Amino acid sequence: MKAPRLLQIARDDPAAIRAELLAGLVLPVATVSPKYLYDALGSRLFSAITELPEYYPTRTEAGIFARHIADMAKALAPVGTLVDLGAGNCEKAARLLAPLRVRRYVAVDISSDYLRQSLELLQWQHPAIDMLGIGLDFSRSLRLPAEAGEGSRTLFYPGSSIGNFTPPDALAFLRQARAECHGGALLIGVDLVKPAAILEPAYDDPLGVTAAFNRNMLLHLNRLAGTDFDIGDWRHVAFFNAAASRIEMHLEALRETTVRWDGGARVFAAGERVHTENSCKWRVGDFADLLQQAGFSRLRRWTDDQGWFAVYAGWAE
Ligand code: AVJ
Repeated sequence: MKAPRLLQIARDDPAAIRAELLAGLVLPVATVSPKYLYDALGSRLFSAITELPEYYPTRTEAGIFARHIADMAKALAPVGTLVDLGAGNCEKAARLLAPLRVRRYVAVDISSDYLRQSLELLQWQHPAIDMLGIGLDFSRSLRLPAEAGEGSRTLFYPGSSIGNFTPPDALAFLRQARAECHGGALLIGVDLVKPAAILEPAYDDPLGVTAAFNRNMLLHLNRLAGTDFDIGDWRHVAFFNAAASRIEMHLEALRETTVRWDGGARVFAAGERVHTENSCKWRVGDFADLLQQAGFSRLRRWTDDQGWFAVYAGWAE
């Protein structure tokens, strides 16, 4: 059996990661990039979140793909190269390979260890498809190596991960994505605005899985930045910021706490927060406008009956 190739692109060195994290912690509003939610335990907790009854995005998006795959295939197949951005367990792309008649599958993820396992299994299930894994953090800049494929590419960015970007950053990201399509297409999943009564429990579930996911970030920070956060001092806070049309996640100090690290410290007052994630919720028309501004044309959109989630295709030609 052939093993998929794996490529590791310029991983930041530990000192640079530590410096970036500490710089965020000393900002007036302490801020940490949501990518640090995903250590080994964090990735498993996120996977558990997708099983929660309150967390609708994953299953709503899966429903849209299941229902409209023939229509999507009519628009997109055959796909020469499918580039999966944030592939993780490759589960979502696996369901597209046959219907979209994918010849080459390129899985990109920040965690190349996780990717190796997922990709080996997928290669075994699809021996005829040429597969490549790329370990790359594309959150700051999306520049794919030449190995990702010469001809036109279909970029796949599901799960509403685009929601982690503020609208201006989302536009910049989509412009880079358009360039990386080499004249091909983008297939992207986007979570839509809905009542706070639906949004908020999805990010603050009664079982406390999302709270564990958020608070686990502090354990990850302790390892990466050498901080001494005590998770017992911090509680999970998530709410819909309607003015900014986004769910915000924060960690809030339950009491005054001093967090120390080699060369520094910060005192957090009781109630003071660390901002850990934004998850933007779009209106269907606004996201279509954004795709157009980024240079995509011939837009297609598929949604669920409740209008909770949308999958768009756009062409870069
Ligand atoms: C993976 C960024 C799409 O915003 O819904 C889930 C992450 N955070 N619960 C999202 C997340 C809290 C998720 N994304």
